[in-house]
Amino acid sequence: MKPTIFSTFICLALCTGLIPAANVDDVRAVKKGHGILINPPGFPPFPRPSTTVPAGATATGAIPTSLPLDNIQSDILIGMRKKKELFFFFGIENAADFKTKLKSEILPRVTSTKKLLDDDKLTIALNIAFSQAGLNKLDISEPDLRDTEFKNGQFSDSANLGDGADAKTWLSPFKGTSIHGVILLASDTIENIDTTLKSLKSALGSSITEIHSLQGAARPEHEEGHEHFGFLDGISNPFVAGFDDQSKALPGQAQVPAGEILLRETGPGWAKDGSFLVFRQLQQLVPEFNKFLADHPVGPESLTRDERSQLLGARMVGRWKSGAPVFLTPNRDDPELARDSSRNNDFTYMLAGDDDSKTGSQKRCPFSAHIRKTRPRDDLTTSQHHIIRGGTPYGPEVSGIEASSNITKDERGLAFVCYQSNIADGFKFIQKFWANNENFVRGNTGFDPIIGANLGSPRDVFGLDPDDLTRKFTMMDFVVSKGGEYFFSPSLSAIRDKLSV
Ligand code: N7H
Repeated sequence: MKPTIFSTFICLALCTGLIPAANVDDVRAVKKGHGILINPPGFPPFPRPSTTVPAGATATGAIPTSLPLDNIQSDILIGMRKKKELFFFFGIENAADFKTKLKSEILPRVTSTKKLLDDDKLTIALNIAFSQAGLNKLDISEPDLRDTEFKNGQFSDSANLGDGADAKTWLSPFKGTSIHGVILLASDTIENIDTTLKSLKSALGSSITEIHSLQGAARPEHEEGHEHFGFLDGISNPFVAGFDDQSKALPGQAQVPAGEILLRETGPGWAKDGSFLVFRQLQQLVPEFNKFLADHPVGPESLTRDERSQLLGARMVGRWKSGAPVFLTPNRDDPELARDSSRNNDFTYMLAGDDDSKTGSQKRCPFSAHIRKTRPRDDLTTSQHHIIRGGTPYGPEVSGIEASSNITKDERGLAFVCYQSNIADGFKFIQKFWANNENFVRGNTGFDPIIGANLGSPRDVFGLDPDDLTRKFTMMDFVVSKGGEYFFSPSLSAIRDKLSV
């Protein structure tokens, strides 16, 4: 690495004893940012850590939060920013033994939101969540969490989600209700995760059995922050009231009361400040997706064939791979706009003087585009059904053989995670009534081309060709559900006072 004036100064100052080592550590910590989390250009700025404010001092830099961040697990409010993340799904074998170990071995390691934000030197973050079957096993079914989807589990919802009642693409561990809980381990290295997992497993001993695990990781180098199809993912998550200073809400960001994401007043008292975690292992058929784009270029002949294929992909998602929204830059990518978090989410799908007829207002961005289906902004008069997405890509990069054959050989995809205070209003609503509904947001919209599911049958999608908005594209599933589960991510005090006693 080339020495800069700054690093040369630090080095000289250190060697000559001009500044004490502790100060240098501080400088490095600030320069390095947070070790566990990514912060690519275009993502919302990292929330500022709360600071301990000495009596009488002004609270500069502190989050004026009304949420108990030291009691809320760290994954819920932060979004899609993990460098490496392991999902460890387990069954509880011996409830009494597990409860003892939950209190003595796991609780001390559970990372709160405050800890994640404050501790620059944190090397591992641990979160834990339970399925209904897990709560039953721990004898915590009363008073219940008043969420029917959670109660019945995701397998019994597979037909509603478009995966088919037989869930034939699902992995066997997700079929049924044998998964009782999931441990999420995030770090900057897989070695840290492996070491922690090893010590957890030995501490938990025979109180649990491993049922399934999935290792996720941010993609390498300049693809960091991009999911496997190549699109920057993690730009648009709601601003949760009380988490950060209201003035930090970004233009175009949905603003939601904390009660849409966290159980505040709606659940039983013990569940306050917890959140429902929806997990889905979503395989992505990347070579097949790329082939579809290559075979169906759209847009002006003045563009190259490749640019016209990229335009189709951008219209399927609603953003270019860089993250720039097609609504703001319909014909070509604009990486500078993409990098600017004060502009890259600032649109409503409405344009003054725009023709809001059946075809007029999807000229810039199709009604079917993934981000328009999953958050219709001003297409609807009320803003609702919000989730915080916290997933991580998994699986290897596409190999040369896969790219040249256009056929997936090794599984890769998105370890999809989202948080909400009610599953039927959050994830399930978006998947079932928006993404899978051909008539949402109006007739002849078709499926969401990214996640829309038609029980495994090909899906019709309209609006993708800017020169013929009625043209029908029929496509296979490029995202295949391998299954998942509904979990509840409790507060730290709920783990201490309810789940482990
Ligand atoms: Fe999506 N993708 O790469 O195409 N998603 N998503 N998602 N998604 C978004 O805004 C993707 C999935 C939402 O506020 C972006 O962060 C992929 C599920 C919502 O404007 C990209 C998969 C559900 C938004 C992707 C997948 C959602 C959103 C744009 C699966 C819910 C915010 C970047 C493999 C049921 C919309 C960004 C807004 C954005 C992709 C899954 C929902 C690039 C590949 C299952 C609410």
